[in-house]
Amino acid sequence: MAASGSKSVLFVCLGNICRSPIAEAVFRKIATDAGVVDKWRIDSAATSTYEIGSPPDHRGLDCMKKHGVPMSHVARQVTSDDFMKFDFILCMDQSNLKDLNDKGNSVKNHKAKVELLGKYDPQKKLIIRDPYYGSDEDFETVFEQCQRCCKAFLESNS
Ligand code: 6LJ
Repeated sequence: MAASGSKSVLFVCLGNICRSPIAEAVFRKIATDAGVVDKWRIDSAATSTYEIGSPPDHRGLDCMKKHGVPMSHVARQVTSDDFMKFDFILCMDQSNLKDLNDKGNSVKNHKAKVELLGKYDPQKKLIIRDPYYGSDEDFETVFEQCQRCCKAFLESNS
């Protein structure tokens, strides 16, 4: 979790060990390089309980190391509080979106705008696929999609 600020974003995927910690780390790096990281609260979480307490997948860690992007996270599940605290909850696929909307519907004082991160992709790849049963190349694709989307998302909120 980064320093708190006036804007906030929570990245979400199924297990919070592959896609969402990559998106979180990429967004933090882009915001740091742009000199605006202190204006943001940045975090990530899972729709499921599968990997609560786990570090990011080693294939994702390797990929991020290769690109010089620091990543350190412990997986946690999305809470009702998240829908009240965060301005944006950005997720990866339609299944995440359904799970989040189901969970968010019962939250009073719901503030978060729940969207697909891929909505921000200038190359229009809407879905960021689960690389859990995939290859190193699939993690690279996740990284590239997160890079394009997070850059565009930050620009749309500056
Ligand atoms: C309940 C039954 C599922 C996945 C993942 C998949 C599977 C994951 C995972 C992403 C991040 C007890 C837990 C599915 C972390 C773990 C293995 C199964 C977990 C699934 C379907 C298609 C593609 C990928 N499920 N863990 N157990 N993604």
